[in-house]
Amino acid sequence: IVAETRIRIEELKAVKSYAAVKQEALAIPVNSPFSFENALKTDDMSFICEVKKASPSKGIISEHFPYLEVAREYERAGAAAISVLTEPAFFLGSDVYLKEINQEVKLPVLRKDFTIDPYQIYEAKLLGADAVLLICAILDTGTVREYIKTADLLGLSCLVEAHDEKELSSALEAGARLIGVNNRNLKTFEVDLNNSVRLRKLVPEDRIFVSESGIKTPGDISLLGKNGTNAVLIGETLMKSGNISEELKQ
Ligand code: IGP
Repeated sequence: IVAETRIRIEELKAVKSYAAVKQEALAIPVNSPFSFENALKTDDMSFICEVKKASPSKGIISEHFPYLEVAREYERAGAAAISVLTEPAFFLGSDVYLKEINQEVKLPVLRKDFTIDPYQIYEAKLLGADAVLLICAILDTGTVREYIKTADLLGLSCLVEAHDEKELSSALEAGARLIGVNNRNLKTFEVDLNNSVRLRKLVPEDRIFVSESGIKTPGDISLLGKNGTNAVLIGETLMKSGNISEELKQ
């Protein structure tokens, strides 16, 4: 995925240079900085609901993909924020989905992509995103720190994703304020919610803790809540549900 992403970025740079994207992004006034992380700072469990057509582990999740309706439904159902997959090759995502969803709903929006170049952070800003994803498995500590600084200047939040102790300590050392622990092992695709429960204990109280992937039932959410999770990121369960409001009400 990283190799494909690198090719995609090179193609984009040929159309619009790094300098041009950076200049345009920095020229946008920062109206409500860090709205994404601020939306998660409540005493209750917050829901980040994901708009996703397909994934490498599941293939096509739903052939019918009314992304705007899904996003509106998330908003109506009380989501705190929305995550939109924009990676095109493996997740069949698109920047267009993000742009349109941002125009349609008031909720803060995360650009879910494989960020490996600051170009993508400026691009996210131009698309109207409020947050970007930084994956510790593919970025070293210094790079995560540098990308957080870039995002800070734009008022964007960074969801810094870790799936084990080593990646988590890298995220913390890089100064991540918003930590996402992935319950899915990206090599085996196995899901284990205990990954969040275990790693939660290593994260200081002043950071926001998000549990990601494989969350299916009210029982899952209460288990995570009891263990100090501030927000859950749910994709597949909601994309497959015939009734998003009902699902989130539970
Ligand atoms: C959502 P799920 O199992 O509810 O559909 O998972 C989200 O956590 C998952 O899409 C995800 C992801 C990622 C996608 C987590 N980390 C990194 C792409 C890249």
